[in-house]
Amino acid sequence: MTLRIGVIGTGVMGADHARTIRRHVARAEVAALCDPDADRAGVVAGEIAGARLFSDPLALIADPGIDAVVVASPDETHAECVLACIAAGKPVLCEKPLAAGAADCLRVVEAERAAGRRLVQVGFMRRFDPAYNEMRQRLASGDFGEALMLHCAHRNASVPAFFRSLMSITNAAVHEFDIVRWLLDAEIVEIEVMKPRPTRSSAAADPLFIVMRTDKDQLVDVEIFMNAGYGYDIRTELVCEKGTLTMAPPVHAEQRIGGTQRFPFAPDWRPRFAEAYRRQMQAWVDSIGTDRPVGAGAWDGLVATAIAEAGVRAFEEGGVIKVALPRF
Ligand code: ISE
Repeated sequence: MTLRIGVIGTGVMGADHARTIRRHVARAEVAALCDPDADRAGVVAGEIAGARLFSDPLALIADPGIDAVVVASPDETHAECVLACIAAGKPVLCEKPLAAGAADCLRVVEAERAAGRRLVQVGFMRRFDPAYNEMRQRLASGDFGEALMLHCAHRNASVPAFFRSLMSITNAAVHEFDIVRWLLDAEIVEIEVMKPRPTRSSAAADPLFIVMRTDKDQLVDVEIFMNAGYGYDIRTELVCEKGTLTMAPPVHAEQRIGGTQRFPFAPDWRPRFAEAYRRQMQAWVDSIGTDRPVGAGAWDGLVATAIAEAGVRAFEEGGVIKVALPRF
């Protein structure tokens, strides 16, 4: 049976998810698209035969012709859409962050618990990225000993106008918060955010330097640089007792020309994580109707946003802030 997916939001990620489903995902189709901007939705719909257009996300979610939903609308609309999916009993893959704040994430966690089954997956697609998976498997092999420190860098060439200053923590660094927990199988317990000299390419506080401690006493540093200029670059180095694991640049053809050796960087994250997005979507589709959920769940979404909130406090107040999580 083909899963009929409705995609909410046809901006950069919504359009990308719709194309991924159409081109690469088996047993699923894009049955509907939703965007208040009809022109924008129309462009994507033009590539997907048979996709119906909606302007109201709640109408798409309620439609009997939709089996499952992808939420890729602006961050502050996520919680309402995901709660409506849970109420309708429809599986939902929600782009990160799960909600704009931890309180809204908690509403989602509680609603899903009340529904009694897993319905929510959060789009932390790095969990499906081959490079991160290899690092995690090698760590699990025990050959490297225990993980002690993790160095991460998250650089964007530039960010769009709607990207407000602290979205570097709430929208971009949340990827790091999630992948650190997943890679180290540990919880982040405290966070400090330092502000180096800012770049003149942005009015925002950019870059930021984040230091975190896990409940296994490991230290993690993350450079977040939203206007690095040269391209999209994600770097990760895991320092263990007996060796290190460094993520290699994902290149298929290294260039040697004009007396130099080089490889290109993509302008944004989509080429870098294309394979992760494909695997995430197929795994989500395949998991629906089974009792084997995959990827990050609502609780993971809550934890990442709670760490981001602690990070925003650390940015504003200075010093080390403890991460507070609700107890059940
Ligand atoms: C962007 O919003 C994303 O979602 C990307 O995954 C992230 O790497 C990037 O830094 C963000 O700007």
